[in-house]
Amino acid sequence: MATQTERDTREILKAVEGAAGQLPSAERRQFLRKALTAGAGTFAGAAFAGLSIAHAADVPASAGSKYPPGLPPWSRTLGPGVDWQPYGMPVKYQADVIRRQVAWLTQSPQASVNFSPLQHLNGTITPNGLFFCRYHSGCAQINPAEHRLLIHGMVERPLLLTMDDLMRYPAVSRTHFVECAANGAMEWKRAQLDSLQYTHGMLSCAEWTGVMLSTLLDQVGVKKGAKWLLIEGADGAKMARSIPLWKGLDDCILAYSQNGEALRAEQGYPVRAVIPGFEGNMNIKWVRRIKVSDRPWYTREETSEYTELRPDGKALAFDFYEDAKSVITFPCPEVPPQHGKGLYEIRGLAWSGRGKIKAVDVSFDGGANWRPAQLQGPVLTKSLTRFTVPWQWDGGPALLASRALDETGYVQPTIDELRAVRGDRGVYHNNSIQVWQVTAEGKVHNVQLA
Ligand SMILES: Nc1nc2c(c(=O)[nH]1)N[C@H]1C(S)=C(S)[C@@H](COP(=O)(O)O)O[C@H]1N2
Ligand SMILES: [Mo]
Repeated sequence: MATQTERDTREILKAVEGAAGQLPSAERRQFLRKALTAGAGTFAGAAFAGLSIAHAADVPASAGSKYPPGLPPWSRTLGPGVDWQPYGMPVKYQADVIRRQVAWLTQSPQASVNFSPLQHLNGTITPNGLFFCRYHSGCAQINPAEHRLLIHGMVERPLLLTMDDLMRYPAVSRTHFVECAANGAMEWKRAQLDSLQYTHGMLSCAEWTGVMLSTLLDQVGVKKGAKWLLIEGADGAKMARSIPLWKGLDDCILAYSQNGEALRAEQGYPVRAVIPGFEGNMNIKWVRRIKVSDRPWYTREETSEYTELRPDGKALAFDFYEDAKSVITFPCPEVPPQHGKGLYEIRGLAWSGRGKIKAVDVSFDGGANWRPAQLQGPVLTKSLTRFTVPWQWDGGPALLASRALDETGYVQPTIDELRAVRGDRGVYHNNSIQVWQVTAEGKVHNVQLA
């Protein structure tokens, strides 16, 4: 006797067959196209009506099959109870989806970075366990009961806050990306790493919850003449950066929560600064002190590491913004097009430290021709935005590239345009257009066009 699942599946198959399956092929295509566009309401939906995926009727469903309408073993047994995994973990089939470091890049894993696996992520939020990590002196392990936050300097009423105190202030939740200024640093001279994870993985995005820095500055009362904020971390590096006061009064957050749960130790538990759109380094983790001042604090970081040497030999300092940038996440070196020639959905990420993404163009020929991609909403400021565009691959070599435009009108440059201003000894702020070369064999390589 057939089970309910089998009966339901048959019903569904019959309905689909009745509606489309019996029609002559031209009309059937039209029916499917209408159904799809009605659902998606976009040109992308229409384009994909032609996607050649095996029709249900083509799949033989023998009685003993584990595929529907047959029943697999796990549909005939009980699974473990609700208490099997008090904190949920990814399924074992995702064991490859992990952060990775480039072993030769740094001398020690304490002063290093690991990269987020962008090639395996969807949407715009980075799962907490896969958020990229950048440490200068390892990951501080802090008991929140022993943590204090001092706000002092040019203020009327200095404050020494416990975490409990901090959490009593009005809370906000906002989605912002963090990108290390060194993201793409290894690609300044030439295309070096055949990997999306390593070319762009110093980038992640989360919904941060915490207190607006402006709320606390209001509490302490900033004195006249103040212009800068020194923000200092509690890790061994005591990493400190100076932030312009206007930025602190604008949109910075002292965050204690990341995607709904407490910050991970890696991201600065119990509290980090989120400085939307500014280089990752300024997003100080494990924050213990904020000093209000009339001048920037020239730390070693600022005077040596986080400046950029220009072709004229002068150094560029206080270059805070992560400018508009984008990258195609599918296909990419790690995840090539695997089904031969035909229709694919190109997917990617775009972001800008200066505001919202306004448009993304995609090229299939290395930038000779561009076509507008579709942005997936919501498009948030200083956050990641997904884009997609259908691609009819003819099976021959192709050069895929994406180019972001932000709401200020700024257009993502090519690597040569950037080199013209910065030279090729640059390290930071490589926001150039990424080109993926697709070969006729279906491999994808990181290339730079001459
Ligand atoms: N206290 C402290 N804050 C820090 C760092 C650090 O080493 N110590 N690294 C900075 C750098 S260089 C970057 S790119 C970001 C990375 O944030 P993430 O590790 O949460 O991705 O944190 C910044 N904040
Ligand atoms: Mo960084």
